[in-house]
Amino acid sequence: MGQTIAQKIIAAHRLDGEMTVGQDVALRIDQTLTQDATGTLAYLEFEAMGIPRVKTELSVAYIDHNTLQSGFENADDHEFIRTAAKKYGLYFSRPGNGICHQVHLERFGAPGKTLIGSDSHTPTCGGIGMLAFGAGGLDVAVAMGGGAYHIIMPKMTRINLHGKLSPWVSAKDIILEVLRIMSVKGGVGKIVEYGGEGVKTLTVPERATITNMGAELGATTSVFPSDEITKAFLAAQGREDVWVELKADEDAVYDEIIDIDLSKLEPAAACPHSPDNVKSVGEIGKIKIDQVCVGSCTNSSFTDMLKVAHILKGKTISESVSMTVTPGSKQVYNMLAECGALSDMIAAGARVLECTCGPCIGMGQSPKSAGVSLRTFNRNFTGRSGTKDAEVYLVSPEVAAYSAICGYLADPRELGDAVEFKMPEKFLINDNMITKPATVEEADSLATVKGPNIKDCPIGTPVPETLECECVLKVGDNITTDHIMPAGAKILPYRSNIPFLSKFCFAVCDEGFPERAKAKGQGIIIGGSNYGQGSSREHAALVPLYLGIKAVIAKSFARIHADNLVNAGILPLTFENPDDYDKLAEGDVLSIAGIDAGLAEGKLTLRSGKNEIALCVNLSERQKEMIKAGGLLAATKGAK
Ligand code: MIC
Ligand code: SF4
Repeated sequence: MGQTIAQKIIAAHRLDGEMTVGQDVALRIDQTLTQDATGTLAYLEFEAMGIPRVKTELSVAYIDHNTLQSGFENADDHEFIRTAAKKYGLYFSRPGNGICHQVHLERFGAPGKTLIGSDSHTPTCGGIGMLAFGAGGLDVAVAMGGGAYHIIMPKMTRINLHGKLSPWVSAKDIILEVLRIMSVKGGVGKIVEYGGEGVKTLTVPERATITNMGAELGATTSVFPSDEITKAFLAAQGREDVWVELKADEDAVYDEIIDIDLSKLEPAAACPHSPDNVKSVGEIGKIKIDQVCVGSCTNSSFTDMLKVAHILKGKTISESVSMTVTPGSKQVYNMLAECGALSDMIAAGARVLECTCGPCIGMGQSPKSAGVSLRTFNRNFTGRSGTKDAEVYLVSPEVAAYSAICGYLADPRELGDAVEFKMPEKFLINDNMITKPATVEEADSLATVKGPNIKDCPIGTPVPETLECECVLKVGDNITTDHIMPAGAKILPYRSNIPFLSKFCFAVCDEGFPERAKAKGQGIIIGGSNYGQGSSREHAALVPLYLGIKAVIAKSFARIHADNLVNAGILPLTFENPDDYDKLAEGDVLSIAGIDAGLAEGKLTLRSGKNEIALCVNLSERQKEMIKAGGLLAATKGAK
């Protein structure tokens, strides 16, 4: 039987386990990446493992998230990561060099290789034919140490792209259509592969916009074939040597096939507050807007920026709109400066920011009260922009730029004839902001530098035989890690200070939660479906651990968060019958007995008053052992 692209890469990297859907498969990881908001913990964890040097082919530490230095904290974290990278054998992408996913695609990604990153948008490199996964920091630390990365063998979804996009319709509109069809949980347990003749009409940066937002589908990852277009991109980056061809076999079998006719797509937007709340711009109508932000790892390539500059050229941004533009990397920024496009954006009144995540993670540029913001980003969860009552719409760069001039949500097809924005034959290559690691000989004498903001990471304790505690919080469906552990300019500097962060846990849902949980000493959280979607931040598990959370019982979990809970030593359990969710309330005293035997059997019973509720343990044998030990760090330490 033929294989899909993903199956080929998995087969070539499989260390253990059967490639049967639902089975645990251990993979060899070729490359890793971290960013600064998750990197500090990952390097503290790597250090705790006591391994002297990374064992991957390539590992890169990026600084791109926490760049608003309004106190010493972020700068201290940067210094820790810089010194850790130097000592432990990693490349270090300095602040100012760009967003990790954009830079990795440009300078390091390679078809056929595996990559894990402590950021949920790591699948961006699927645009170049890599099998790239978002993971918790601890999983990345283990992979850096040469350990395997475990996935549950996913189902295979094939999306066939037919035809060609109409003028002013964008790659963003393709992934918004996929989100409309599949929803934010439609990709759970699946790898999404793109195929069909429409693929040939898309450049690598366009493909990367699509794989990037595969994270919003909840997919394990997304991948495009590696073809002549991939080769041309790599050649333009001076890296043609890493190209290999990669395609699915003719007789590859997929569990699901979706067909999309590109010529029928229209400019679209994901409406507040979910990336799958997609409507066409026409359907939404000419709503008045207050802010437009272009950038993020989804839409900050050179061609995306050229489109924006072309639309803004000779115009002025509407009086009531504030527009920001964030190029994705130093390469993009530099090229925009050289070709004059930057000048067109500045002249139109765009507020050009340094090439980082910036407004995407609430690092500045929060909209006004109840403001309407159009963003080319990938997430529009409540409060993520830093303004609780803002209304964020996710759109393409074309919709963003044209709307910025109009002052309302506008359809860029009104701009008339198509303009061709070609990918350059040669990108500007200057890796002077990527620092090389020390040699093995030099590394010995180096030390990492830790500022006062870096605090110890909590470690889980072995799960008891009987768990008896209160339901300290009950939440609904699609709870994101932005709800569990919010980000934003005020909180992000404390990513390496779990006690401080804990004060903001679930602040969007219930400000009293941290105090209540802490006072109880231990507790259980009840969640709906797709609990923990979004970011890979392991803080969303470590902070609840710090607050005494022992188990989360939900209708279903998002993949990375479930892994992070297990790594932290918190039991993720699901309802056998999702309707039982309705039988539980905050304050109920819950009890789960016979945990050891229940784990082995895969079934546990929850007692709450007169109710007996059947729970499922969806954990691999490896994960069960980890939970018994109190999480991955506890297990690793115990093994030493
Ligand atoms: C995000 O987009 O939410 C982030 C910030 O990049 C996160 C990582 C983090 O929380 O640090 C992600 O996507 O994993
Ligand atoms: Fe950065 Fe936003 Fe991309 Fe996350 S989604 S990596 S915050 S640009």
